[in-house]
Amino acid sequence: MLRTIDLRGRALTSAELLATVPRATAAREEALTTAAAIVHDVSEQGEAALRAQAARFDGVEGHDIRVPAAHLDEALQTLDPAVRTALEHAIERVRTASAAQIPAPSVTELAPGARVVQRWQPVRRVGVYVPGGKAVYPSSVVMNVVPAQVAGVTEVALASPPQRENGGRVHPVILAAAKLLGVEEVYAMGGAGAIGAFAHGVASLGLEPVDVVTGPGNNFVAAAKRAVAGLVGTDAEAGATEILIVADDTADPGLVAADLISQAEHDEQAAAVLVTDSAALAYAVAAQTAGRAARTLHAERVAAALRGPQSAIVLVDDLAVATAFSNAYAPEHLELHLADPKADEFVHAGAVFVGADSPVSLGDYLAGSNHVLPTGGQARYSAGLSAATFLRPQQLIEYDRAALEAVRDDIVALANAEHLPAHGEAVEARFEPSDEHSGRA
Ligand code: HSO
Ligand code: ZN
Repeated sequence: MLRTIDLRGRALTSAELLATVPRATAAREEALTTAAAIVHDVSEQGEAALRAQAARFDGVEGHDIRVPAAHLDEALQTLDPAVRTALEHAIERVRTASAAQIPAPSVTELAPGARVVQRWQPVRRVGVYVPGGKAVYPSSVVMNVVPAQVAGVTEVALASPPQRENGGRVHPVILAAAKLLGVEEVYAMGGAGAIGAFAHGVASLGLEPVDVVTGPGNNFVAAAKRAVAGLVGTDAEAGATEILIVADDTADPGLVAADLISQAEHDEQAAAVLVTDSAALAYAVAAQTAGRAARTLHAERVAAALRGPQSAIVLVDDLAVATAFSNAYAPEHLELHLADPKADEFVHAGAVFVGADSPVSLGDYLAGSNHVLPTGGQARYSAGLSAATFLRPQQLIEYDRAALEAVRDDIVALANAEHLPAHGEAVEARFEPSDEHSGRA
């Protein structure tokens, strides 16, 4: 079911390499128009628009949009103890890894009495979106909320779609995960409307606008985040999952196949790509994937993802080409199954999983790393969620009089060159005779 693309003996540029494995096309342009209209409706009509959207998209009416505290309590009380323990372990690991991501303030002495300090300030209020479509992701509650809390965000609100099969409530495991993390402000609202509600606020629900919206979601959620950019901060787009595995002849084909299938399980649009210099491994992985894919619970979805043009086994001459391919593709998840994994050379990937015992499934739940990662090649310029997503560097400038005087002439020269003499005059004023000002010697 996984096609093989044989690139051996062909000298291709990175762009040509990349063209051999097309990415799933996200219909972003169309989605943007729809999402912008939905966001606009929420900004104009507030709760009424959210209710109309819930009826239309979720088949739910008359539900509590603001989740009552009692529902959160009930969800945590009825949570399977094994799931609760697993969530607690995940929270602990993500908390530890996120805490290490907070940069120390830097103090730079540029000259005696001339200091520039850079300190990291958390944003105040965050809206986290947790999807509730083909699968429910309590793990994503952890991955969004924990780094925000660790960064020092004081208000975290959470939204997830109301589910018809749950009487219009948010999925109970999502509610339980929120409660476990102390998130009490939860809304049953989904899709682009939820993003609009976070960005604009909804007075009748007591929902105040947030400063940053994060979280994965479908095309419409991603498009809505683009529509509200500028009004609020947003994280990188986390769309259909991608796994790219670079492997040599030392790799275990059964494990490679299992990992490709694990991410294909998410979505028909998920991409599963193996790049290898070993024809024997390619052959073995193709066989193992077919066998395993037929036996897995979501066999149809997996088969659709693996048969899609976005998935393939790519045979290359050597690992240098494999590395070039991976860097050009910039996958969300990269696994290295190599005798000598030179992880430093793989510079563009949302997260890099090194060695056969570090599968993506580990990172999805318990590694301590974050699973909200850039897809669609955005790993070339953006990063996965971390404490840094919720922090802004802010500079403090502290010069004394002598330090200012040392750069006085340069400031005046540049101000005059820009025809902005009042800029220079503001500095000169500090050095004029004291009777022209009050209080300075
Ligand atoms: N692999 C997904 C995250 C996830 N997997 C959540 C299972 N649950 C995107 O990184
Ligand atoms: Zn996953």
